[in-house]
Formats: sequence, structure tokens, C-alpha cells
Amino acid sequence: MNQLAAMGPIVARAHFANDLVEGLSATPKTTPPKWFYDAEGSRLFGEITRLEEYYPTRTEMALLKQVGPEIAEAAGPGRVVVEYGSGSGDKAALLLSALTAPAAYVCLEIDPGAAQATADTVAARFPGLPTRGVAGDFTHLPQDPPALPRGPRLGFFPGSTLGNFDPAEAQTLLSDMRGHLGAGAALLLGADLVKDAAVLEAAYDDAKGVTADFNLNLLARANRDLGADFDLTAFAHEARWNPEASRIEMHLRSLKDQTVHLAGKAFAFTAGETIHTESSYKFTPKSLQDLAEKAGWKLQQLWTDPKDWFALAILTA
Ligand code: AVJ
Repeated sequence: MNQLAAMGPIVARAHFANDLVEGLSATPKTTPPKWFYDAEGSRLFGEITRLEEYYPTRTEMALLKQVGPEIAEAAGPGRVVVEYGSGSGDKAALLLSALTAPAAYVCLEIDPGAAQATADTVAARFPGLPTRGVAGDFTHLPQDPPALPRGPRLGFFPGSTLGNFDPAEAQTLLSDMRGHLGAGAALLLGADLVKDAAVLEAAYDDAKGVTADFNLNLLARANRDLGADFDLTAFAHEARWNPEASRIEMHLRSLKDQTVHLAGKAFAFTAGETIHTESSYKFTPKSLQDLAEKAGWKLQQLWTDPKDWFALAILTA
């Protein structure tokens, strides 16, 4: 936990610069989605979750509410809840209200400040529950049991954030979480399911253009935080369903030949070239179970909403 707790804004900025330089030097160009979430990106994501077209958040929340008692039954009492990523605290609050005598709440979140804010929100709603926000990147989890409050742990990884990772990375992540959570661990996982391509594409290309702003904010952030010179009017948002890979891809397409400067380097774009900024993999109950099992977990129970659009799964170590 120490190296996680030590990650402040300056280290995060250097990490952001390195990731961008590496990704923009690659062919095809790509950038990691975790850098979407500065204050503005988190605000835009919050707006996305309330869009008509963006069904995942409300579907998962309704499902969580509905099957809360069954989740509590499966998890058992006295769990230390460890959320990977922070979010608004709304899902954590639903889970904590459903569980029997939760022992503590911890969230790990890359944005310093957001971690504390979520822990504070949860603390205000659950007086007497120990809470802690830890600034850190959950894709670099320490593998020795971390200094969390005592008690059996329940990892919480909602929102289909797992879908941001390629299958091999997702397997590593789930397996690292198993090590991080320790003996007797369980993990409650939210996963978006494969569905009609039109529904998927609309969810990532909304009519109001909020998702476009969210995507472009990555470039705006690079300008703000790293002194890059992206021209935001010279890139366009794109979302496409890739059925072979079972994923939505978000891209930023360069509208002309141009050169962008960042961290003392120049990056050339040809007209039409894209930066692949996000993948959002979609699962089937079967593909989710296979992935969990490859990562050394057992699928204890899986629930879906009435339309079979979203799944919650509880895994045990
Ligand atoms: C937070 C990764 C689950 O993939 O649906 C929403 C992010 N990107 N709209 C998703 C996102 C564009 C979201 N996750």
C-alpha cells in the first residue's frame, strides 16, 4: 500500500506524460483510458452515466438494488469492502446498505483527491463505518497482503471497468486482485453484456455529444497538464462496435495532416489516422466465467437484469 499511498499529483503527471509518449509513438496510436478521469473527465463521465443512451449505470444500480439481499447472503457478514476505482460512492452505498455488518470501506483510485472525496461521501452516509481513500493505480497492485483493515475482504469492481482491459490484461488484473484481497476473499464484479450493436454504439456516441467531449478531454488534459498543443477542433470522436473482438472502440480521428508537440517530442498525424483511446469489452455470462476461472476465481453466482444487458457476478477465491 505504501507505494500506492505515495502517489501524488507530480508523480501522476509524469506517469501520464510517459503513457502518452509511449502510446503516441506506437502504431497504431493508442492511449490508456485511465487518464480520462481528471476533475473535468470525472464530471463528464458523471454526465454520461445520466444520459438516456448510456444504460450501464442505471441498469447495474437497479440490479444491485434488486439482488442486494442475495449478494449479502453470498458474501456473508463482516466484510471489508475494497472498491477498485472510486466513482460517485452511489454504488458503494447500495452495496454497503445491502451487506450484513460491513467492517470497513476502502477505495483505491488513481486521481488523488477523488479517492478521499469518495471515502468522505461514504463516511457521511454510514456513520461509524471506518472508511479510507487510497490514491493509487489498481493496475499495479502490491501482491503482498496490504495494510487494509482486518477482516475477510470483498473486492468491488463495478461499472464494467474490467471491460477497459484486453483479455490477457483483464485476467492478470483479476488474478492480482485475488492476491491483493487475500485469503477468504470474494469479488463482486459488474460486467456489461453483448447486445444489439445499435444500442452499444448509441451508448458511446450520444446525441448531446457528451461522450465526444469526454473523449476529447483527454487531449484537453494533455494541453492543460503537460503543455501539449493538441488542436481540439482538428480531432473527431468516433465509437464503433468491433464484433470480432467483442468490444466497443473509441477513437479520436485526426481531421488533417498535423503535428502535435508533447513533452519535447513531435507526433505526426496523417489525415484520417486515429488514436485508439478506449476499448470497452462486452461479455457473455460464459465468457465472464471463463475469464474469472482463468484468473483463479470460482464463479459463485451471477445475476442479470430482465433484458440481460448487464451482469453482476460474485467470485470466490
Ligand atoms: C467506466 C470504463 C465502464 O466503458 O462504458 C463511458 C467508460 N467511456 N463512455 C465504459 C466510458 C465512454 C466506461 N467505463
